[in-house]
Amino acid sequence: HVASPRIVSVIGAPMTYGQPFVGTLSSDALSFCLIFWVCLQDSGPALLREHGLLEELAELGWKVEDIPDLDFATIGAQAMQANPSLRNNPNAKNSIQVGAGNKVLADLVESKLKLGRFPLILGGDHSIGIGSLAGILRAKPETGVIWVDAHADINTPTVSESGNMHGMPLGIMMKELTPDRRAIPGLEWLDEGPHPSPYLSPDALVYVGLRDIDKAERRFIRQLGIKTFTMYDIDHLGIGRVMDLALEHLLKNDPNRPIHLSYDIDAVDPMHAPATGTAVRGGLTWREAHFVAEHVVKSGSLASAEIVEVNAALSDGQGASATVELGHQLVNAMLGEAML
Ligand code: Z70
Ligand code: MN
Ligand code: MN
Ligand code: MN
Repeated sequence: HVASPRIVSVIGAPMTYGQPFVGTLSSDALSFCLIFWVCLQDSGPALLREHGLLEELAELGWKVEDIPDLDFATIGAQAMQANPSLRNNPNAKNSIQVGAGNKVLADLVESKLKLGRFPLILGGDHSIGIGSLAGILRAKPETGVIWVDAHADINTPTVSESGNMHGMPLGIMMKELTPDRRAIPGLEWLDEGPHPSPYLSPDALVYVGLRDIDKAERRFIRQLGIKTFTMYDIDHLGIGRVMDLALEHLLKNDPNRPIHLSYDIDAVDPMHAPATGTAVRGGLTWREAHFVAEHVVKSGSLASAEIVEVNAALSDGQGASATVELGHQLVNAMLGEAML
């Protein structure tokens, strides 16, 4: 593997349009309190950068390229102006803003990977998985993905019970589930232009930590035969065996395959990560959460990573700082802190 100092490109992606509570705000008369809350909501990348995170990555031997946070509010507003006639689709809420922001993210991720850099994406809600995966698969179509999450995020606009797009990134990035992405307003770019974004093959995905799966998602996972390690499997086999099996699944045919780690902080037990959109009890312990990242790093295959759903607005101050601290430590783990 690469021995010379590698460059990590830190990409702040403070997306909020993929989860509830934001799409309705601009039109309604809202209190100062709520506006303040929304400000807090897209502060995930800023909070994660606190306490010297980037300096710590440099100490781990990385050359750090810090990129200014993507301005999804402006990108989203411009996209809305360009499509004034489009009504918000209840089946894919804020899809214009989600789509426009993810297009910018995809281009950035693709360009950094093509320069040989390691994209580290700080979310933001998990709808940024659309842009991350699109950019990654354009640069390295053979990439395998480990999706660490309490949720499966494999809904589609057709089956989603909530219409929230942070529950859909994998559904949208699989051909079997969304054969025509041009049908989703804002996401046409995925299948247009000189560089359409490849789909993710179901066998290029492994889930870790699932415990809150919608009915349609269950059906998709079964039908597509996606390799899945739920919390039950982690209890049964232990996290060490689970991660060995996860890596084996992705690396058995090509030991040099790049791996993308998509880490939703709600995979971790709410005891450690209360400040997130949908906290589900019975999650990963502090050590299990770290081991997941550490073991992927140790394989030498990790080529990109993202951490999402760190949402300081959704807890009290103590819960928020605990969640941010966990996110900070998990980023260190993703960048090799546990390696000697
Ligand atoms: C549910 C939905 C969700 C968080 C993903 C939940 C989705 N399956 N929630 N991440 N925090 O609405 O699709
Ligand atoms: Mn630190
Ligand atoms: Mn998620
Ligand atoms: Mn989740």
